Amino acid sequence: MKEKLKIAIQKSGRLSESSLKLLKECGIEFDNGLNKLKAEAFNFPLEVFFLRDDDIPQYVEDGVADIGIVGENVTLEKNRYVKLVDKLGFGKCRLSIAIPKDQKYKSIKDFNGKRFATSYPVILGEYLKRNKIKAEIQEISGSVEIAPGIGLADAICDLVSSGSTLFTNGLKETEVILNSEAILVANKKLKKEKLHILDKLLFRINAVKKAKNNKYILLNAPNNKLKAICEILPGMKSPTILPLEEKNWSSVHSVVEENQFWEIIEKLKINGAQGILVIPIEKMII
Ligand code: PRT
Ligand code: ZN
Repeated sequence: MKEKLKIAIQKSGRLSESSLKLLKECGIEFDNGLNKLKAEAFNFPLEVFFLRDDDIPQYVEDGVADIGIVGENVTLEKNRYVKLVDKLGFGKCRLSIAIPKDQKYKSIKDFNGKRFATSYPVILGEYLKRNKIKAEIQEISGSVEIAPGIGLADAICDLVSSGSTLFTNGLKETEVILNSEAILVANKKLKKEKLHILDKLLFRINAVKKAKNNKYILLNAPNNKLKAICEILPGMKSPTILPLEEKNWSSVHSVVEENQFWEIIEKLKINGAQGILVIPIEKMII
């Protein structure tokens, strides 16, 4: 039987959709019917396991799964012997300390002798130790944000993304302990054949990630402005220039990074570019 790579992804939760989407964008097709625990890809040597996120680091450490997609927060909390292969750019959040909003706050020293409620006792414990704070940690598995209101704790340590859960529960964020996102983790002792499949998968993941961070741009410009315009456009090698039917005009094609995008567009306009079109890129292989 040909070797297959086993990947664990979250069955249902905040990372599920994006994990499935990433595999799909990598051109990997499988049947992920409801209530399935396992699926085999039709066109890539991959087997997909659908699991609770908390179990993924352990399964990967034990080799039940070879790789997994899981939050950095969960990986650190579970403290398992796995390798961080890649950051995936979705599921972004932060693990923060929060206190009732009308309470005064000066510094983390304020937490000496206080009680925390959290689902992240390991990460919080290490953070407090590093900062030489002696406090009590109460581990709870859900609805952490209500703990101060019911007198269970003075402060909480929980995941925050928009901040609206904290706000509606009358809490304010005081310290960010960890910035987290979904990561790809791998078993540390993968066999050569499996590493080879992982390399193929990573090649595709990187092409998808790169494409997301870049846009394809087309514009028209009079030939006497081409030099200035080409200096603004970085491109993968250098911009492509094609003559237009209209005399002394050209069409310029290039690739622009998302984070420099608006700045570049402004400069292009100032330098005489017209009819600028911006197109998403599906895959990008350099
Ligand atoms: O069932 P299973 O155990 O698999 O899932 P789960 O319920 O334990 O986890 P799930 O699906 O809620 O989250 C999976 C992962 O998504 C987390 O481990 C994080 O890596 C990531 N993630 C990103 C988040 C958030 N953003 C997030 N906002 N996980 C949880 N939250 C919660 C947070 O705990 C709080 O209750 O959302 C609330 C805060 O959100 P805001 O927007 O109000 O600030
Ligand atoms: Zn969970």
